[in-house]
Amino acid sequence: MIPARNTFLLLAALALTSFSSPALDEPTKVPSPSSTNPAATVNGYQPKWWKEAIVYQVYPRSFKDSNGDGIGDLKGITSELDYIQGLGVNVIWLSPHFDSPNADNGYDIRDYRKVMTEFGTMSDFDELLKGVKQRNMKLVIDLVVNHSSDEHKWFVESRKSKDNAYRDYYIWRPAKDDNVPNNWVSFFSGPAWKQDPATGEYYLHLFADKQPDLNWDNPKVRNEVYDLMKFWLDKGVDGFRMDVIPFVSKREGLPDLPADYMTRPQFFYAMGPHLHEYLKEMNHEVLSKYDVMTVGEAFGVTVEQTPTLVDERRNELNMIFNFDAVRLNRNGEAWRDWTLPELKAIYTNLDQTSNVHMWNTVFLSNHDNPRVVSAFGDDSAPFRAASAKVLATMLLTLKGTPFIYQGDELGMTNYPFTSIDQCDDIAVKNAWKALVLTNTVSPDVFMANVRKVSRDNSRTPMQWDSSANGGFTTGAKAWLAVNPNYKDINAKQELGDPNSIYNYFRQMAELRRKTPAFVYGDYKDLDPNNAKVFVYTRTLGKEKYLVVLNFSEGAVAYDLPAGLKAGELVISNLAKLTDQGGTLHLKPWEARVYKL
Ligand code: TEU
Ligand code: CA
Repeated sequence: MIPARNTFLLLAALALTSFSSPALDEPTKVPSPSSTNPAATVNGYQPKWWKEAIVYQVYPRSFKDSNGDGIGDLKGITSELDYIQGLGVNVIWLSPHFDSPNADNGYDIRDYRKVMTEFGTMSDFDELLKGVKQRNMKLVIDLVVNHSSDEHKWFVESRKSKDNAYRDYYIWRPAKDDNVPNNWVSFFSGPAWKQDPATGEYYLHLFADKQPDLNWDNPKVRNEVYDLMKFWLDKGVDGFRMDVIPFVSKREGLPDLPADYMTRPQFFYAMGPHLHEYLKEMNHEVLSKYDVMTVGEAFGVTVEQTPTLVDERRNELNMIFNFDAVRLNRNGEAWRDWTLPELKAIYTNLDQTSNVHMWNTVFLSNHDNPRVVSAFGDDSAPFRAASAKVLATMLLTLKGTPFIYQGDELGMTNYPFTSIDQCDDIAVKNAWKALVLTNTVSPDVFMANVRKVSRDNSRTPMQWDSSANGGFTTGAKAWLAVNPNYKDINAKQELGDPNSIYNYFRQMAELRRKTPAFVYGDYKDLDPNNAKVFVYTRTLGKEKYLVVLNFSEGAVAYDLPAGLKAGELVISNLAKLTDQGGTLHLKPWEARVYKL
């Protein structure tokens, strides 16, 4: 067995870290102030529906199966729209629902205008959209256009010959010294190039080899993208979450990855020379013509670069996902223990690098990351519910649009994976081949890490009730195993329990919706170095709220900073007892929100 330190480094070397600021970006250029009417602003911000929204992410494969084939589908989602609305969220982000051979669960698209057969038909999509609108909610879909599937008709053509009309839709290069054209690595292990037999040339794939990267430098490709965006917008969708959008412009000449980017290639792949030009063009050609929201998955973008993508005066994107918080518990792909002051510092940094012309997002989970309660709370029986509520309180009172991943409102947990055969994700299967099958990492060490961080943790089916398969499917078998804790943790039980995580979440969501201070108010961390308690205020004019979150499994007597006294307790996840005065007697994993 190899020493633990080496294992750690090797897992780290698998790539994907989110530490800040390589010096390769262009300087932040913020244009002069716009002529917008300042009287219409709130605390300096232009009010927008997407700034006030609470977004709920649905991963269709795992949400609800309507026909017993073990795979979630659109009809299943439509049947649970009341459940989603009941939570108090008002925007749904739907992970890819397009025709796909599912090498990467729909993030490899074969036909951008067709619904994935397993998920249903276009009329099922229209029904879903209608149901969303009837409930005054909005639907945002996933735009995955850094790459397509290798089964997309463009690539089927492109690979045929060097002079095919679609050749330049993708990125082809001849071999270099009988080898790959450069040293770029794929996020799913191994080189980012694959040699194709028809012509002997290599094509670029930053993800799986079944996900060839599109060539955005070709204007025909960009126009195809704008057309498909219009196709869905004209149907009435309310915007896009844009998959790895900062990768679409590749560096001039495709230079080798410098050695120090080998473990964090996203910072080299992102923010290429034409990114801003292409986003402005997309905005001009498409987005500016609709009232929609856009959120870019900004993997590899630093906090300092963020304003260049989302400052409203630049007309590019509305918001991005910054990965500093969600990947705080990662070193490469290996778990690392994180601390509360580190998390606070990230939120402070996001706030301080921000301005009134831009807007942030707040999230700690999605379909690529472990369950929020397992990663940032404590999923052991005594603290699971309380810590899930602490996290809900935080996500819904920080500054920025909150994104909640399905099942986190129930406190669903990571899956107790013991064997690679239980896994589905291409990322983990490829890593197993690259690390375990080469005897680089022991199976036990690998599986321990899978239990902490693997993407499959969040992809196990939604737990609806205590019947077989958690009520996700009436079929014998779900596509991915249901977490064995479904008898205790499920929606039916929580809907009926006034003290459940679900019911706490809906109260918190209501509080956020009716309190402009939680949307537009200033954010201030009152005690950045406290390792157990997160204490901050949100202030809008005379309205001031104090949020106190005990992130530890011990009771804490917390002395409020001088001059502050606990006022009216608005909500707490535990007892309704109010401390008066300057010392708060917090129970383990207690959350309180006060109006000052
Ligand atoms: O993810 C982008 C991304 O680079 C990571 O989040 C990545 O999935 C992870 O680090 C791999 O371990 C987006 C999608 O969210 C993800 O599901 C897709 O697999 C990926 O792009 C390719 O489309
Ligand atoms: Ca189904």
